[in-house]
This record gives sequence, C-alpha cells and structure tokens, in this order.
Amino acid sequence: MIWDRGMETMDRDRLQSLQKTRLNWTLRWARERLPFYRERLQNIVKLDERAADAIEELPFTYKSDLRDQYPLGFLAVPREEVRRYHASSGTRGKPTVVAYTERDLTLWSEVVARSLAAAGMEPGQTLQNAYGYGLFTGGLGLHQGAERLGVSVIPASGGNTERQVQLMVDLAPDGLAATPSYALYIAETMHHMGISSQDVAVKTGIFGAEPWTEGMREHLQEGLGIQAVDIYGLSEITGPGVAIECVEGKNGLHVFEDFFFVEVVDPKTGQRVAPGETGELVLTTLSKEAMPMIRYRTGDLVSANPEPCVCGRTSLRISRIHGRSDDMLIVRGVNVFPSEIERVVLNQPGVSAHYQLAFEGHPSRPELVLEVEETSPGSVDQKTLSTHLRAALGVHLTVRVVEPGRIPRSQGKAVRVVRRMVET
Ligand code: DLL
Repeated sequence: MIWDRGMETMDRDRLQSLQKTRLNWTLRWARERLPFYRERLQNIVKLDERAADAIEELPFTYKSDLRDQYPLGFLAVPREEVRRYHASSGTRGKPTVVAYTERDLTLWSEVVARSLAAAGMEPGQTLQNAYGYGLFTGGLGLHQGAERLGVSVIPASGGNTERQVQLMVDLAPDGLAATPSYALYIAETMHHMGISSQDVAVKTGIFGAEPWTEGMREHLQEGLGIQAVDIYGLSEITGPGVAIECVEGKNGLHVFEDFFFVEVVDPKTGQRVAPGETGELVLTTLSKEAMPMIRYRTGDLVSANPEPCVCGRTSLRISRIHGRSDDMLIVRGVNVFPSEIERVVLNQPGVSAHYQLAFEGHPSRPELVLEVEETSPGSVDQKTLSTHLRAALGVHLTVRVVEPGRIPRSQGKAVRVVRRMVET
C-alpha cells in the first residue's frame, strides 16, 4: 500500500522543484537561527535553478560538529518550542542530543507511516514494537508512525524475550519491528519455547538500525514465516523512516526525498559518485525546524539507484547499507566489513546465525578471531568455512567454533566486534 500516493509517486521534475523550494527554506532557516551555519554559509544567499547541483558548493556537516556543539548548539528554535529530545547511543564516543518541534514529530510520524505501509502493514493491523523505547529513536519513532497509519502498537521494547514471544502468541500482532539481530534472538527463543511460526500471526518484519545481509533476511523470513524489509534512519536526520524497502521489490530502500535530500560522495574526496557506485551517504533535511542538517556525512556506505521500482514509487533507492566507514576492520592490511563476514557465515551449513568478532592477543599485534556457533556437536566444517572466508575477504581469519548459546544474544543493536586484548 502507498500511504501518500501524491508524494511517493510524484514525477521527478515536480519533486525536484519541491526540493529546491525546501532546500532554500532550510538554508535560510539555518543561517538565520544557527551561528554555526551563519558562519559557514556566509556567502550563499539562495540556491539557483540548479539547486541540486548548487548544493555541492556547500560545506559538509560532520558528527564531530554535533559533538563540538553538544548539547544543544544546533538547536534552531527556543527551548519552549521543543516537544521531544532523543540521543544517539554514544557507542562511538560522546552522545549527540537531537530535538524535535511538534511539526518535526508530525513529519517524522508521516515518514514512518509511509514506511510501515511500504513494508506491507495496513490500517487496522497490530505491530509488536521490539525496538528499545527511550532515548533511542527506534521505539518511539516506530510507535508514533504506526499510530499515524492506524495500526495498533504493542510497545514491547527490547528485552524480556520470553514475554515478548508470549505476547506474539496471545495478541497475534501482524508485524514485528526489531533490529535483525534481536529478531533472530526472538526466533531462537520461540524455538526453545516450542512455538513455531505457525503459532504466531506475524507476516511482516520491519528490521533495521544495524547492518544485515540477504542471508540474514532469508534466515529470518524462514524462521519466523514472514516477509522482512530493511528500514533505515539516523537520529541526526530524524530517526527511523528516512528510507525503507518496499515489500514488492525488496531491492533497495526508497528515500522519502520530499523530506531528505540525498547525495552519495566519495568518502575521501567528498565528490559525488555516479549512480551504482558505492560512496558515503550525505543527507540534508528539507523541512526540519528544531535541528536542520545541511549535507550531513552519515558515515554509511551505499550506492544510489535512480531506476523506477515495481511498486510505483518514484523515489531514488539506496542499496542496503554496506557498512559504516568506521565499522571497517583492518586485518593484516586488508579492509574487511563485518557484513562481508556475515554473508559467508550464513551460507555455511551447520553454523548458527549468531557470530562475533574478537580482537585478541597483544595490542601491538592484535589478531581478529571469528567466533561461530555450531548448531549441533561437530556440525561445523571449520576448514571449508576458513577457505570460503579467505576467498571472500582476501585474508585469512582465525575461526573458533563454540557451542550453541555461547555468543551473547542481542536485544538491540548487536555488538559484532569486541576487544579482548591482553596488556602486558
Ligand atoms: O538506528 C534509527 C533507526 C531505528 C533505524 C530503528 C531503523 C530502525 P541511530 O541510533 O542514530 O538511529 O543510528 C544510526 O545506525 O547511521 C547506520 O549506521 C545504522 N543503521 C540504521 N539503520 C540501518 C540499516 C537508528 N537499515 C545508524 N542498515 C546509521 C544498516 C543501519 N545500518
């Protein structure tokens, strides 16, 4: 179902003209209200006819700028106009606080409502929301968007997984929203409780907030008996609902371009890359009042696809997030993304979908160890797994097979890489 057909299927010329108007509004708003942007955008008065090209002249905004302005240096409205605050988890350093006006919350609900509809949810259905409620944008973000769509919400939040499964049996939700790693844990818990996918009504999975692979999608679809789509977003831009796959295509995430302006740039040079080429996603908000963001460097690596989609939406699609530039691991000089490792692990028979990467040994010569779980004693063919990893990554990785249940289960964003270095 298309929630806002007018906007979501608008022809590209009209969309671009709308973007131009909104870009100019955002520029004016940011310059008038934020010393940070006033200084940076001094010489830029108005973007011309070719606004989408002219924006390339503007400087980028980095996560470090938000940190430097902590807590509220990017707040463009008086405090009394703020209706909500959220914060990033801060796993990679100082957290960043984000703020929303009432209008920002309404627009956010709108994009989440569109997202849920794209995923296959319909008014009158029920969503179990297993994203964490609190400062994280996942819980409340999905919640308000579901209500906007006319979907009833079970605000289960993350954790308490057996009760989560019981709620799925008792209240028969049609959709489950969670991180893919937590959905995996829910599926496993169902299995342990003797509950099969036939005992629950869930048909739609809305999974995101962390990287995941096609292999993981197949695994989750099979385990839970659902159709699973990928949802993307980030606190600095709004939260979940910046982009989502449609259930018809499941091939790239539609960005809601009437609210977010998309660029994909070479992370080193900052120059735009061609459609289909991988680069860093850069986003500009087009309607945000409380915290407008201009050319925000997300750190997320994607490629853009401007081709029309089977679902009828006309928006640009971005590929699944290949990973973040700062998730990249360097193993003996070779760049490796955890998601590449996941792809190999999930193709390997006898290995569970839970895995973890650990840096071990002395800090001067750390060794990266991949820990995988066997599904039953002796089920993992370690040699074949090592060979496949080497072929895919171009570097040898030590594999350690552990017994089922040994790898910590995720209840939110999975911690894929741990450090167990010995200081001597
Ligand atoms: O994770 C918002 C969200 C909540 C998205 C629920 C989807 C569902 P942050 O905590 O600010 O916001 O983290 C944002 O998470 O820059 C990506 O690196 C990563 N991320 C988010 N969605 C995906 C996804 C939320 N679908 C950061 N695939 C982003 C891969 C994702 N990574």
